[in-house]
Amino acid sequence: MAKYSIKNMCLPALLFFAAINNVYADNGYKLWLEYNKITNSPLAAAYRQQLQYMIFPAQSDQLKAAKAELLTGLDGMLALKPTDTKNITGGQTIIIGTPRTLNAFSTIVPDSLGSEGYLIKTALINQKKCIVIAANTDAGVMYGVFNFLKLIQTNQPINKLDLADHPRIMYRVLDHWDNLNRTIERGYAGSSIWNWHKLPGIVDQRYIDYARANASIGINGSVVNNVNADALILSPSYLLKVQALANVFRRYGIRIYLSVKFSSPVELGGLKTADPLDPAVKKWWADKADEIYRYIPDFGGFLVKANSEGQPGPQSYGRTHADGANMLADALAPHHGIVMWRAFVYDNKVPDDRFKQAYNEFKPFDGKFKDNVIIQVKNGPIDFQPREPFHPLFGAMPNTPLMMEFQLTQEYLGFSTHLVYEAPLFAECLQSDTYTQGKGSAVARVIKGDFNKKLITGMAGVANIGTDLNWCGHPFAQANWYAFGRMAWNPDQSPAVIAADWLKMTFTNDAGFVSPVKKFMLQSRENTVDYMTPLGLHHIMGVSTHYGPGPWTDNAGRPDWNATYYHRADSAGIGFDRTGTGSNALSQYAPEVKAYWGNLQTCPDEYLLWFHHLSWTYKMRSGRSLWDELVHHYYMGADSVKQMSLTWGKMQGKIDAERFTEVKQLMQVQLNEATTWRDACVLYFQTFSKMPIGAAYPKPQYPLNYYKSMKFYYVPGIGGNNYMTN
Ligand code: GCW
Repeated sequence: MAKYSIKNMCLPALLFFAAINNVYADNGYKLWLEYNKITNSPLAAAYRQQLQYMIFPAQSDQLKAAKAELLTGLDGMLALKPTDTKNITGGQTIIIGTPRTLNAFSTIVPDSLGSEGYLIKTALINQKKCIVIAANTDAGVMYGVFNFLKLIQTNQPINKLDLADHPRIMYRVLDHWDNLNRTIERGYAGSSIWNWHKLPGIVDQRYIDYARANASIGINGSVVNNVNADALILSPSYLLKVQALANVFRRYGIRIYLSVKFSSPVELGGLKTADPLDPAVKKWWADKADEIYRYIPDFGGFLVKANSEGQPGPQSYGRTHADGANMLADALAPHHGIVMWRAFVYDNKVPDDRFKQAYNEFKPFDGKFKDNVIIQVKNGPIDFQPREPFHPLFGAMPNTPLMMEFQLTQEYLGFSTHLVYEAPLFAECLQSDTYTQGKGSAVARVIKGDFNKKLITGMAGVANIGTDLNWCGHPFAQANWYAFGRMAWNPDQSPAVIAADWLKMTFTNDAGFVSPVKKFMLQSRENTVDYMTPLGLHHIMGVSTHYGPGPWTDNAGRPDWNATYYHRADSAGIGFDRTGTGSNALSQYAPEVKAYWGNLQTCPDEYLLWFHHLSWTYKMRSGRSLWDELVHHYYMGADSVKQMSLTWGKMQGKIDAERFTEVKQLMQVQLNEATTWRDACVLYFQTFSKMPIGAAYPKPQYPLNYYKSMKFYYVPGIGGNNYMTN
């Protein structure tokens, strides 16, 4: 970390520096950029020997930031400061730059690295062994430096290097659902890190560390405000604040984006309408875009939630999503900005299955959007459930760029008290075959633009970041931020590899820690599916807060917010029939996918109740009845949390006491909550099945009414005075 005067440092940064002096206390502020001292002396000596000299001319702000990072990392891990030289003089040298900063590099950087790729290579130059980090651009150098540091953080050899990498996705973006009053919609890690009141005067150290962390994993965009947007963000006084953030982010290759409210021309501009075809409205947006780019020349563009959950949009004026998106695209095009237009739309006035609505609304506009529009689609058709089938739109809009939207913040995954490593969820969706161009048309290939090279490509993650000292609330929730960055860079990366890297960089290289902890991380999402929504159940959480079980919810403001709408349990059985005899949502997929999930012989247990309504006595592959299988999964899920906490208990002494104890306590909370989920759900569903809970299982602790009457006050993530659930 670069040196900053104490005067300008915020409290968390001070605490972070305090933590350095005490190896037993680590509040997690440094994320995966711990740069812990390498205690294996022969290894450290070998690294030092190979990094004696450095040629790293750094004129630009971004190269200066990359160089500062390299020095911070080497100092932390190896107590090493390579001698800065201009020529290879002796010993072993690391040479870092672009063809612009080092003439010699003009022949060694292939065009194929693109504008963000890098190579890291061992080379013999002037008979001297060197390590070369080269790229076409400063951004590429920065990514190369972070990845070189990762090699040392994960204790890899650096004597024979030959690596090259580049991002497969262009726009790798975090979406913050942060409100201007610093509450965060669905945020479970404190308040918004953007201190709007103190901006632009105070540039918090947190902004810099946030940008560093993002750059280290390749994230190159940040949408700083909630998609349920406040028009105020586009006012001059807020644009000045946004500019201050953009100035920090720029050094780390991150562009800033804003969520905009479609009715801003009315609310902010005093116009009578926000009709996208109205000339005055078009002019208002074009002028606004010009104004924004005067503040922020590299502004990224707009994210828009329109005609969804009460937000205004083009349909409010009888226009279409394409009319709205294209109008904004025209305003941004002269400045090379993009529009990320969300497909998360559903309307309770539409009698059709909510599952089908986004497809129904967007599919007709395939190919009708301007070149700088990308449609942002949630991974699944409903809403970030513990498990969802992939969204049918991924297989249905071949002529439109589609951007993946994952949710890192754990709205439906136990908030920030449950350990849920989400990379397996991401991978499951990304590797699903859409069959859009025949077998082998994985979602990952669709969003990489494999089927249409002209497309712009993107992946967004709804951020799980707040003012908590450790940023994400749960020390292991940091892994979801980390994994998102890695998979946005390359959607085909393995969750296991990412988990191992993250554990080593965040905690320790000790295999006695990494191996068992990685194992339970990889299992953790399935555990949560088991104790919340096994066998394809979905959306049975507490109404509005989405905290805790609420399968009995049947009186929410609108039918498609009721749990009963989704599970459809009755005395005959359970599940949502989405085959031809039901809502026929399956017809939105390619015939192969429709047949696979639609046929009970092939539909995996994991997706069963997403697509089928089955009797309680239906015979499962295991030989159990559906009822027994459901009970089995609920008990297995809660039990696996117990197993996980037993494994964690054995990790004592392998890492710092502070994070060890915090995770230990969190696991106890998770175990209690998993048990509540289990007991509440089996008791509730039993009122329909009328079948017994096997004698081998411990009896639920309380009667069903106890769970139904549980109240949770001031649940985080919903803001305002909306304090109660269930
Ligand atoms: O998941 C739902 C959330 C809303 C959210 C909405 C969306 C920002 O419950 O809080 O609003 O999705 O994605 O727009």
